[in-house]
Parts: sequence; structure tokens; C-alpha cells
Amino acid sequence: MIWNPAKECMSRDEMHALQSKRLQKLVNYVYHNTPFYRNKMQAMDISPEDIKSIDDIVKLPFTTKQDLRDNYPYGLQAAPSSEIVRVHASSGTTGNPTIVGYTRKDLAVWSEVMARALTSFGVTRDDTFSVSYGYGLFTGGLGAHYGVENLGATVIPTSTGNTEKHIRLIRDLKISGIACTPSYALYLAETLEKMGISKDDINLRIGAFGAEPWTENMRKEIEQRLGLKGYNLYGLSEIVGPGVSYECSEQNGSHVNEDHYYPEIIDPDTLEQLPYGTTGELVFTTLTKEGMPLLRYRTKDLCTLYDEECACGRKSVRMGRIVGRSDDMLIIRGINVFPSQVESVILEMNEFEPQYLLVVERKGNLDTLQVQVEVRKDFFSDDIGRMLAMKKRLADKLKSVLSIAADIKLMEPNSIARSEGKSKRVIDNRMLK
Ligand code: DLL
Repeated sequence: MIWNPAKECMSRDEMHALQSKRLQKLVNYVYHNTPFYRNKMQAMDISPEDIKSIDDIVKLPFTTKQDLRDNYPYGLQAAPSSEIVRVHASSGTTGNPTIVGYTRKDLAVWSEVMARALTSFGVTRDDTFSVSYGYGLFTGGLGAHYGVENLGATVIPTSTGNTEKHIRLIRDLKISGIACTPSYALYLAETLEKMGISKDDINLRIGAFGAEPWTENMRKEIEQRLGLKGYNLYGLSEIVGPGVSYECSEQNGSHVNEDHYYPEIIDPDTLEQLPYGTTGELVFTTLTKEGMPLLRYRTKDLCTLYDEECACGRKSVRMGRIVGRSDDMLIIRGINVFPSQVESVILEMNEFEPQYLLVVERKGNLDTLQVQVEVRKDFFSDDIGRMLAMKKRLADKLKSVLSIAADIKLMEPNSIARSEGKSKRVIDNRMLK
């Protein structure tokens, strides 16, 4: 099933024409309603008339998270506050949070793109769907919630917390779909096992997972332990929240809702636009947003865009998995390390739980990487020889993937803090100095 074939299966030429029309309108709108953009465009000597097609997007200025922070709270809002009906905020580890205001139309577009995503995952009106992303300032909960309602399935707004009660609801209400972070899905699986409930006692069949990077191995692990099929859901608060892109049954990249969010890949150093098929930083322009429209927003997410046709029938451009972020990529002794690389190695080995923490330190002038990882109950023992051999196996594998040596710390089952939302996988103590 396809929720909106007219848009999702639009020919590339028609999409180009629609995007061109929408970009012109958008540039006019922000030029006249957001002093921030008018100033930027004037400084670059560009006027709205210079934008004749979507290809002219390269003439426009970029927007960064820092711009949003510097103009906190409402500096980039284009609609009058009387038109804003909801506000979300994105957490940041430092500085001001990012405030995002939505008009009524923005919310309608959001529930449309979420309904497209859920339909693509196979959700129908007959499903009962648990939304287990946090409700509140975070966009995950309410974003997924209104998508499920728009589609006509039954929504159970479980949010986060009280996992045992959640599992009883999953069993008793015959919940068939769940939206949560992949790390919370693993925690659910663990709790299910602890409660002595088998995956055959529940009816989960679809998972809408996102809000943090995850790997194919993690997908297999979640699918196997919860007895469902897991789909990737991507988005970010600044652009809208969940629903920017979504996987289809082919699971070969995520279709971008590019009639609303125009994607580009750029080289993060030169800021040049890169062709499809090249990995770089993902940038979005919100083609239809009213509340806080953004021109060329730099997500810092690293991925690749593909425009080859997909067998599912949708014609939209697809994005590959997020392979890292241009800003949280770890550089250890000059080598780029992505936490997802460590995760893949851990998940390939039966001895370990998919629970790990990377701790980076600087000793003298040397960066060190410690990988803390939980050993599965069945493999944990007092036999030092066995444990040392296990440690060496992991160290060797990591070395061959990362090209640097990591110090491995084997942890007892259940000793690494679990998360209900986004998991924290990296502690970089070098930055504290
Ligand atoms: O995480 C919105 C969301 C909620 C997406 C629920 C999907 C599901 P933010 O808190 O602003 O918004 O964080 C956005 O999270 O730039 C990525 O780095 C990361 N991210 C989101 N989805 C994925 C995904 C929400 N599917 C930031 N895979 C983004 C990898 C993801 N990373």
C-alpha cells in the first residue's frame, strides 16, 4: 500500500517542477518574513528573483544549529505567533535548545508524512500501535501519534517508562506495532525475557525505529527477539520531527518526502553540493513549512542519497543509513571512528549483549579508546582464561575494523545504564580538558 501515490510516485520531472515552484514561493516567503534570511541573502547579493528552479538552491545560504541558537528563541520563525499552534524543542547538550513552532498547516503536513511512513511499513487501520517515543518537547511521541491517528489505526500513547506495564499492554491489547528507539526495542526484548514472556505470546509485527543511528545487525537482533519486522524512520526536530524519510518493503534506503523536504548532500569542508551516490553531509530545505522554514539546514548527519528507481513503486530519492555525524565522529589518534562500527562488531559476536559504551581519554599526548561491553549471562564466568580469550577475540576484531587498538572492559550482564530514549554510547573525556 502507498498512502499518497500522487506524491510518492510522482515522476522525476513532475517532482522537479513541483520542487522548483515550491522553492520560489519559499524564498519569497522567508525573504519577506525572516530578517535573518533577508540579511543573509542581501549580504550574498541574491534576491528571490534569482531563484528560478530547484537547481538554483546552490545559490542560497546554509543554516546551522548555531544560527538557531544565536537567534533563540524565535528569531527564525517566519509566521506570526498568532498562527503558531504548537512548539517543540530539541535538546542540546550545550547552549540554548532549538525552538520549533508549527502552524496548523505544518502539523497537517507532518501527520501526512508520518502516515506515508507508517503505511510504507505495512501499518493499516486494523493495527493497534504503541507510540513509545517520549511525548513532550521531543518530537518523537506526538509526531508518530498523529501519524497513526491520521492513518486510522488505533494509537496507544505509551510514551516511555514503566516497561513491564507496557509489555502487559502489548500482550493484553494485542498491540501489533510499536514506534520507539532501537535501543529501547532491545530493552523491551530484555524485559520481556526477564518477565518470562515469549515473543510468541505477543502479536508485535511492525517496528518503526529511529531517532538514533542503528545497524543492520541491530535490526536482525531486534527482529529475532521481538518477532517483528523493523523499519527505519528518520527525522529531526528542526525540519519537522520523525517522518522526513522512511523505509519501504525493499528496505534498501529510506524514501525522502522530497515534495516537502528537499535533500542535498554536501562536502562538509568545501560546502559544495555532491552528486547522488556520494557520501557527505545531509542538508534539507523545508519546501512547504510556514512556522519555521529553513533554507539548506546542515544536519551534520553523514549519508548517501540514491535516485535509482525502487521496486516498491515510489519514485522519491532514497537516503542510506546515517553512517555517522560530521560533528560527533570520533577522531582517535588521527583515525575516524564511528560508534556504529564498534556496534556492528559487537553484534556479530554471540558472547555479547548489544550494550556498550565507548570511553575516550587522552593520556599524555595519546588518545585511548576503551570499549565497555556487556557479556551475555550464559557466557559470563569465573574462568579467567575463558574471559581473557573472549576479550582478545573482540580486541582483534575491533582492531581489524577500526585500525586502532581498543582496551576492552568486559562488563557483567545488566551493568551498563539502559535508556528509554536515545542511548548514550560515547563518553569523550578529552573535551573536558
Ligand atoms: O530524533 C526525530 C525522530 C523521532 C526521528 C523519532 C525518528 C523517530 P532530534 O531529536 O532532533 O529528532 O534528533 C535528530 O537524530 O539528526 C540524526 O542524527 C538522529 N536520527 C534520527 N533518526 C535517525 C535514524 C528526532 N533513523 C537526529 N537513523 C538526526 C539514524 C537518526 N539517526
